[in-house]
Amino acid sequence: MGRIIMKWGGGLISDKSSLCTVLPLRIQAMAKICKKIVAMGHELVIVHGAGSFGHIRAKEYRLAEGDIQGLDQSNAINLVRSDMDMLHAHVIEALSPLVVHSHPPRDYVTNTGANFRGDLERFLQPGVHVTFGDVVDCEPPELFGILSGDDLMLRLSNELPDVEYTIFAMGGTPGVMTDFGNEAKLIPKLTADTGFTGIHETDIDVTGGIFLKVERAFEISRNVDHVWFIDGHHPERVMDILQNGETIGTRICDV
Ligand code: IP8
Repeated sequence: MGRIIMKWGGGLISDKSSLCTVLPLRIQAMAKICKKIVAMGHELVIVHGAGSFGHIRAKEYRLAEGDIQGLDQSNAINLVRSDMDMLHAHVIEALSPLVVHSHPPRDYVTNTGANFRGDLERFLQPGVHVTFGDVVDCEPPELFGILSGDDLMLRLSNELPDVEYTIFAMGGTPGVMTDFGNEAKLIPKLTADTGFTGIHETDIDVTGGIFLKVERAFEISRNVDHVWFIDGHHPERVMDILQNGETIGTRICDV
């Protein structure tokens, strides 16, 4: 049974527009499907996003830009980290009674972006592993920054052995859409040649939104056979992928 790297989007597990508002039923539904996956014998790594536990304050205090002279950001760093711990605790609790290893990135990552430094060996111990987008330390001049869960998805998918499925579960969108607005259609298979407009909530998101996700997903698809975006409001679609190799969602293909 292969390894599965799964993202629980911040917009799926929290109400993105309302500070630190968790959506426990969404978390429980994702946890339930994860327990089935583990019972099937798969290795599992979960990366969760930040949603309103990270992006709102990070935006206000410009944490993604690193240290800014004249702006006191230290309280905000601590606050975002403790808010992320709260969201993370909900995720860990929902996964009980599985054996879960928690990996806050501030403990093992330096620098942000796809080339962050961090030892990923810790994800190889038996059991389920959970990590998340976080405020991490950076080399000067930044001193700190925001590491997106999508960069963790990239590195974990491409560097851990035997990864067969990388699945991005998002909140309330069936996959990658052609466009935004009412006319938008689901793109069932996305290759580098498919055009899409997408929407990046720059007013909320301090990381790259759907564009970063899709870019990372393409990089992952060079190494991993099944790379998918699905609607996390329908967690059973994860099972469709594992059992039938297809579902309602967007499959990202290298060619
Ligand atoms: O939601 C962002 O992680 P993402 C992390 O996975 C913070 O992009 C703290 C805003």
